[in-house]
Amino acid sequence: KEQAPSLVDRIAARSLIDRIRNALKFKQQHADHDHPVEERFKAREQARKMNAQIQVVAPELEHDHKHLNKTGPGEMGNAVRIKKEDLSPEERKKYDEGWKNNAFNQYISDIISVRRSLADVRDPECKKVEFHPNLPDTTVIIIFHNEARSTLLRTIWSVIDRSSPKLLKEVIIVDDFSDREYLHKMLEDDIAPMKKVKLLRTQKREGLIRARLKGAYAATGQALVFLDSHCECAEGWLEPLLDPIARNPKASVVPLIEIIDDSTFEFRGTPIQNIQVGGFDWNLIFNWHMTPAHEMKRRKNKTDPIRSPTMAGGLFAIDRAWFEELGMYDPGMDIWGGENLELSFKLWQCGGELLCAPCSHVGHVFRKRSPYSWPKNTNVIKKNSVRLAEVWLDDYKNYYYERINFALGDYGDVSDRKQLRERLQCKSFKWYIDNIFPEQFIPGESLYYGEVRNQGKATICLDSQEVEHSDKAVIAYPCHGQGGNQFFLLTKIGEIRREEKCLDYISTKLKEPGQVRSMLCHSQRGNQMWFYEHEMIRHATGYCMELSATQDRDVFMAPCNPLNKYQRWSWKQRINNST
Ligand code: LR7
Ligand code: MN
Repeated sequence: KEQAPSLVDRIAARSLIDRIRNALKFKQQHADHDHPVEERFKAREQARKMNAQIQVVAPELEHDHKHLNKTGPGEMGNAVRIKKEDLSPEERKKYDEGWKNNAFNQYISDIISVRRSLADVRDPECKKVEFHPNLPDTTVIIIFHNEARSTLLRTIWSVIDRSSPKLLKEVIIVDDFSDREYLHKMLEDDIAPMKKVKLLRTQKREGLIRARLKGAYAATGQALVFLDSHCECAEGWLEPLLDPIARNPKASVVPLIEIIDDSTFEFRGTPIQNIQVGGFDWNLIFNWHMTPAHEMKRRKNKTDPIRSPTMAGGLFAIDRAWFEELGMYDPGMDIWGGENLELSFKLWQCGGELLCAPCSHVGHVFRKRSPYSWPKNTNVIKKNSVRLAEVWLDDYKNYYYERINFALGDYGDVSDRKQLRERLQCKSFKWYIDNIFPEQFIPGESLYYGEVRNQGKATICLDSQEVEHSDKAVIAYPCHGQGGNQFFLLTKIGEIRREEKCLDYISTKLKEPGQVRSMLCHSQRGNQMWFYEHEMIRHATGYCMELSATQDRDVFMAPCNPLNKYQRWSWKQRINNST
């Protein structure tokens, strides 16, 4: 294949190898039914070797690759489904372990080519956009801790195969002290034939923040692009991320993050008009929300970048010098969390901007839980969030602190980070809220806040349990004084609010009053309108919230009765209603 004289021949060779590989993979998958153990192992080994060979010669063909019309499993971003019941007991075990170790379906990921094709999901308008003639060259930084081999390689290949070589200076992958065997020798073999790919390793488990810092210090590109280790970049993904930076080096740009299904690895495109921007709640957790109307109006074309108050964190481009000037990340943050909001806030507060590029599509495997180990006996997310709040939030930090009951814990020293903010003469958080995120809900404007304690049983509080398969929005639970699930706000317009969710009640008008539900707040009053008077929580329909006298966990709506102490609740009033 290497020696094939013409492009056409090389493509043919490539496609042949691909077909063989897919055949082998299927063989590997189905072998269990009709082959003895030895043969199965042989088939698997053969498939592995074949993969390695393909990768050895592949760099030659980097840009032929995408022209191939491939038909293997998962090609074009299609879903791969297998029936677990059809697998042999041995394979079934592998299947289960794949889920257990990764919190996604590794078994399926392993079946799919690490260089699979994706459909071009861009809006047709995107192909007409003219980019700035001097786009910065780029270092792509991919960090990982115990990532599955197939998802990691697919991330790297998607960068190599679908970035213009002119723009891609290098790919730095940083192993954050993985202890999975294959991430050592085998990974080195895997990446050896990849031009431009450099592997770094941390000396101990650093967490994603310091792992990214390590990558950033080694980078030589003008721009940096960070990716998680289970991503797939789609056609034309890079230019729209770099274009705003070429125009304003203080812009940081995120792609439209597509969902790669954690079970089937389907990569589906999002229509450009459904693009969402980033926000956060006062637990300092990132969330998505609709692009506000004023922003839709500001933009001239649907392909124009959208201003976003925050970024999700894993996937973004930034000018390297600007990232350095901004003090990169806070190296005092551990493992996971907080760094995304820290960077978002300081970008805006310190004279930069954060944009979402609607023409850049990058997939990410969203997981329902974290598969890797976390430090015991310390709450790293809280530590990171307190560091971020101390430095960037001014008095608004108290909204977060209320939610953790002012138990800040040991968050280390942040004086360096405060100096950084001084030095850069960054604007206030109030400026950020007023100008960049005016839609944000401000708890200080609410009437009551905190835990809601029953008077019939003084040790019991309202609790928004997060129990799956339960449509009950609130239960009762022993008061724990930690805020969290027992932190409720009564807003000016009568919502009982928990961050973006509001208690919502539909009276069934039968003798059984209906359930209280938790719904996205709609600020239309209606079913989300409550009154707190005479220590009773009354809904617009006239029913009152009552704790069961016999079932400690049960809260229900009932006809109001001021004499019933199970309908009386203590809730703290806000003294100062202005921020
Ligand atoms: O100790 C660690 N060391 C690491 O190197 C822990 C993690 N990591 C690596 C890990 O292998 C992965 O590549 O760090 C990356 C992110 O970890 P994930 O995939 O467990 O995180 P996530 O996708 O659940 O989390 C999102 O929020 C994080 C907050 O700290 C990071 O900013 C992630 O990059 C971010 N991911 C995205 O933004 C993708 C879009 C998801 C959303 C919303
Ligand atoms: Mn991730």
